[in-house]
Amino acid sequence: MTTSETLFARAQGVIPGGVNSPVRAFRAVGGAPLFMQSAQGAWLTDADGNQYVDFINSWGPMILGHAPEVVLEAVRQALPHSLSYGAPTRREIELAELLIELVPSVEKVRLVNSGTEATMSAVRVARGYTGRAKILKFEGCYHGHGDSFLIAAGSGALTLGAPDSPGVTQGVAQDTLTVPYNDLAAVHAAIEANPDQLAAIIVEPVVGNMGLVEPAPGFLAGLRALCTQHGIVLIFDEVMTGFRLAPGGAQQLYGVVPDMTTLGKIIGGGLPVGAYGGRADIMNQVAPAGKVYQAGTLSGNPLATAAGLAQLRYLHAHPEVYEQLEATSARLADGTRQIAQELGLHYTVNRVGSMFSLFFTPRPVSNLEDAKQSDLPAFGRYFHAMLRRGIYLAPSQYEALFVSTAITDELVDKYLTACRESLIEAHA
Ligand code: HOZ
Repeated sequence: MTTSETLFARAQGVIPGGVNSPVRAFRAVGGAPLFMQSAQGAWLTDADGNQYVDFINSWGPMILGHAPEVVLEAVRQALPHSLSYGAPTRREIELAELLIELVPSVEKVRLVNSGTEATMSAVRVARGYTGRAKILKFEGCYHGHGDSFLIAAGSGALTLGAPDSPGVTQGVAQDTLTVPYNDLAAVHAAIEANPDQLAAIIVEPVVGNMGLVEPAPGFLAGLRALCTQHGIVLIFDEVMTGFRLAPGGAQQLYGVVPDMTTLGKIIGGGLPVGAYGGRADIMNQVAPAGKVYQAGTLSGNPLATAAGLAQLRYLHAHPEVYEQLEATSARLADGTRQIAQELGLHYTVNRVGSMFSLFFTPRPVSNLEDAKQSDLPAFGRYFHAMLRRGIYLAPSQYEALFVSTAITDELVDKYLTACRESLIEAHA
């Protein structure tokens, strides 16, 4: 048995399913998950000492690769001054000011500890602000594990075949409407069927949780127009896309400004952080300025703000990072598409900036129904063939890949060679 296998067996005795987040259990691809012990730059090292080129990057935040010196140094500086106060600090203001400067929709912002907290809180604020109960989300979009979002959810919920989680009460479920992504007519119909009842529409402006799916031309602008017309709060969940697709996130890339934005792990440089922000009149509903309650001892944690500020300041000062990510990701995605075609596999590759997915279906993928046409057993074989060649992909067809600046041209070549061999192996 490998060390990872031994650890997984032990973990299953004390942790549900042996993991602290379901996708990590490899159930969508079979086999036992790898337990990691360290990472540097593009490379992950597992508990057996095997090395892999990382295309997950902690599901987004490690834009500069693992353990970048600029972030580590900021954490080192912060470390001796204690790990938590439960009282305000200067860096929280500095991080808030930077978020406001960079993210177009954010006029005021509240720091929390995860993307899940951010989305749960944003919806509560939207409900408090509008005095309405219902929200609308899109099938296959994932907004963390808050009750309201585990209806037709993507990511691990989809992988495990339980997009509607037990434990979510009927009352909560009936306040969440779902329609297909990229379907403005369905959004319109849902609004008409629930007049003056929708508090918020929440959307991943670029979806990362059913694989990578981009918004159709006019979709985001259409949502903006409908929300404005009907007094609905438009929330962009940019937990994965914020600071990754552009300094101001997908809203900057597509030129559509929502009323509220949720952010996550990226603004902590990998440490546990989230944030929700938006129009000042909406955010002023949040306690203690307003009556919508939300709180947390670890919110604005001094180490997380140190790491986050260091990474965001670096990105702000080095816009060439985005050009580098674009060039590297284009080589990876275009190369993948070309290899598949040369092998007679007319598979779909979706990419936006440094996020991409290879769908094991020839059908264009613009919503969950399309994504579900993928050949999942073939994907599983491909995943393991890549792993054997030292390439660590997301262990599910319904997840995106994330590229870091640590991916060199040589590593792109390594990936493409592995991709060709693995596609052949998966279809042998
Ligand atoms: N829900 C995350 C992917 N969309 C996975 C989180 C994790 O396992 O770390």
